[in-house]
Amino acid sequence: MSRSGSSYSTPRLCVVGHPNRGKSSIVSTLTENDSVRISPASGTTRRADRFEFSLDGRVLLTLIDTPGFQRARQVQAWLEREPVSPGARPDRVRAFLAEPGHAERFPDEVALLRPIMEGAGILYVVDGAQAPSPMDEAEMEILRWTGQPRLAVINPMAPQSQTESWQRTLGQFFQWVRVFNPLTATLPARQALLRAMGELTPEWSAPIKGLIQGLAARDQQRLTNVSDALAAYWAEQLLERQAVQVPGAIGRQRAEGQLRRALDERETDFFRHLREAWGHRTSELERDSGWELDADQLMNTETWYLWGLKQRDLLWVSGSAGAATGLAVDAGLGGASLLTGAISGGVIGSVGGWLASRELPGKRLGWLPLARQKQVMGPVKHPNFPLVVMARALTFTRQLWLKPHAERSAVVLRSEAGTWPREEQVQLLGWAKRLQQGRWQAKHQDALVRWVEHQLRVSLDEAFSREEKTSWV
Ligand SMILES: Nc1nc2c(ncn2[C@@H]2O[C@H](COP(=O)(O)OP(=O)(O)OP(=O)(O)O)[C@@H](O)[C@H]2O)c(=O)[nH]1
Ligand SMILES: [Mg+2]
Repeated sequence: MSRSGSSYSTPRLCVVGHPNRGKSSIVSTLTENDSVRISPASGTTRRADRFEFSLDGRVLLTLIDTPGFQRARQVQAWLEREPVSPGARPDRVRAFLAEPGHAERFPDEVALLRPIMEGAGILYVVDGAQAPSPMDEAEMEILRWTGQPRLAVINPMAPQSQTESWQRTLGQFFQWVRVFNPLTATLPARQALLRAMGELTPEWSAPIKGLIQGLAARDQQRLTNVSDALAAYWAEQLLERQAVQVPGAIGRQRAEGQLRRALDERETDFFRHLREAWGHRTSELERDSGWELDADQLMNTETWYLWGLKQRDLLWVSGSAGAATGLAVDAGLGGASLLTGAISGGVIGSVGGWLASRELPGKRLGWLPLARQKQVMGPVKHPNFPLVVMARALTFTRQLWLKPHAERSAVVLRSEAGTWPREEQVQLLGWAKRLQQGRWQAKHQDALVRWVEHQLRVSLDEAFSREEKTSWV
């Protein structure tokens, strides 16, 4: 076995470059690990750190995050101090590492060159927004001296692009040059970069091919699993009920509060479950709106447009789905204020009547006498609710799925879904009605899961092809 990187069947690359060029970001995204330290401050990574990427318990790629070069020109000067034939250059780099005092004088260079000379390949990162400088040239020359397999990545850190001039420069020092943005890269971009890695040395070709296929298979499995979980989550939200023993308005208020909390918690739990399953330990879910269950909000036409559902659509959809008609109050409700009525759904069962009259439902309904002590809230029957629950869940699932691990900001739930055609909305409302009426069967569950899977597949494919057209070709 040679001492070179090609002796390792699991590809192992050292990620190197100038400080603050997104080296750790690339490590984080490629290894799907959001514990890799990233910050706007230069010099964040102080020592070489290994990060492994595994699938099904097998390590398929090892990346070594390193500090940036600090004194590249001095190192280059040392290397070139005496005449060295091209074949002897790697030994000269080893001599640099062995030289007493260099670990103290050049700590960053020693930290990044040591794993390379122990056999790792090189992934050199440059900022595509800044033109190449003589300092970069010294770094590239040192890396060429190591004789290890080398790939360069242009990270487009700002819109102004120096990509072409980088391509020309890097092409002289590296076997492959690729553009890769660790803050936006989704699966196809990662696979494209991995393909280039697989061509650096023949020994890596088969393992990298396996890794690329493994990622595709993992994504397919992920789609199956998450569709199942999402459908179950939706059904649970639609069946959520909360009861309290306290009579009167206080009881109603309490039950209503419990219902809201239960809905919020289940949404948060579902998000957290995905987050943990997909290795995003730090990203939170930021919601910019609640469940739109308040009577006030229901009367505010703006909320009808939340998720793109127009008032007309809502009316039509709810009519077609055969939403409850009449103004009957849910049997479980002892008494109904305007608010509890809105939540229980009975009051707005006839969306037609309500929207058409543009009146507060409570005005016509009046204040019902208290019939029972026990107050039950839910399930929520407002016709918007099944659509909103589904749209929100699909939205954050998609956002989290597409989120590279170097991108640490919160997932912000914005009003962006609801582009479903009417037939699809009717379909969802039809399922909601079956569920709430206890007419739910396995075949409905299967159909719902397939529907969710289709929605996710289409939106992910859209995002993938958008990226293919922009950031990495
Ligand atoms: N806009 C933009 N910012 C980026 C990109 N890549 C990385 N960054 C940001 O640049 C900063 C530095 O990123 P790091 O990944 O910590 O860079 P590094 O090269 O590891 O830095 P050191 O460890 O200090 O050498 C962070 O704030 C990143 O979020 C990019 O493609 N675009
Ligand atoms: Mg770093």
